Amino acid sequence: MKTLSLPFIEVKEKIDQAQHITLLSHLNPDADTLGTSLGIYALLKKAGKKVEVANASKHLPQYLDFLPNFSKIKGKMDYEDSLIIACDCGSIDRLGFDLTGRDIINIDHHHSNEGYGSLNVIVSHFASASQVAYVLFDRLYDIDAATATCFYTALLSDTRYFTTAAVTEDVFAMAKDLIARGAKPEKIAYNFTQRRPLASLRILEKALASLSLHHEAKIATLFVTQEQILASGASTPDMEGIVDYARSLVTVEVALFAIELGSDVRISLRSKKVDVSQVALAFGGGGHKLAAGFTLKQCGLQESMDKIIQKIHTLKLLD
Ligand SMILES: [Mn+2]
Repeated sequence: MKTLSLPFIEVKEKIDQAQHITLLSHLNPDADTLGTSLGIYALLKKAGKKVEVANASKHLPQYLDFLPNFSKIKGKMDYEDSLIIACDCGSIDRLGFDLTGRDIINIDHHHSNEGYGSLNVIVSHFASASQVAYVLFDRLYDIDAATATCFYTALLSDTRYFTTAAVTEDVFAMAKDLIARGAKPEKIAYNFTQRRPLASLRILEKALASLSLHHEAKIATLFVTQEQILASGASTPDMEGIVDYARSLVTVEVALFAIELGSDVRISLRSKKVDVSQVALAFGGGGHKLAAGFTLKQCGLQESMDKIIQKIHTLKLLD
């Protein structure tokens, strides 16, 4: 792996000086944010540090319960003056806790990251936040099987099984090294892909039935209503990945999935080439070039989708 100038010494100093450390991940967590935070949790714990791991979301994705220490994730922070290590989180709001005046190490790979940390370790061309954490912590601590399992799962998920543009020789070198340290690819893949709850297929069925195409079939939209979510028993994590079905169509350049949540609408955008993070930024969200998201407050489903399609036009993304 090419040498990167990351602030190794500064990170080590901060951790050495901290009495307590809190690992945080973003709201509506995915495998990268939880895998990265749990991976760092395991290695710091092993190094004898006093650490906790927390997430402010109501629901954690249960399909990730095979990650070592998953059951240790708390809904609140108990340490009051701990050093915060934020993982895979582009903006401080998405951590969901009041962090006023806190010392924060911000570990991420989002292009749109606001740099809210006192120390920011952001490598936007990396495939996952776990890749940033891997390069950073491999120099400083011992990566054992628990950490390797977490970092590998995060990598598998954010690269969509090693298929994204960020997949490089370095990504496979990292995967190889994590396997050497005890990550079990087959077991992780099984746990990650073969244990879906029924609700996730019930809600997928509704979403697919809503498919509509726009702009010479270059834009595909899917949506689910609050009523359908309640009837299916689905929670947010069960809807992860639905937007990819819309993107997979041959003509589609941009896919949009809208989830009605009370009076708000949560939007996921995916693209094959064009930069949809521009659309997300225009609506106060963020993300990556090909995968971004945001929430529209007090906005109906149809109105939200119309607004976004309009924005894609005005930004001339498909011309
Ligand atoms: Mn990520």
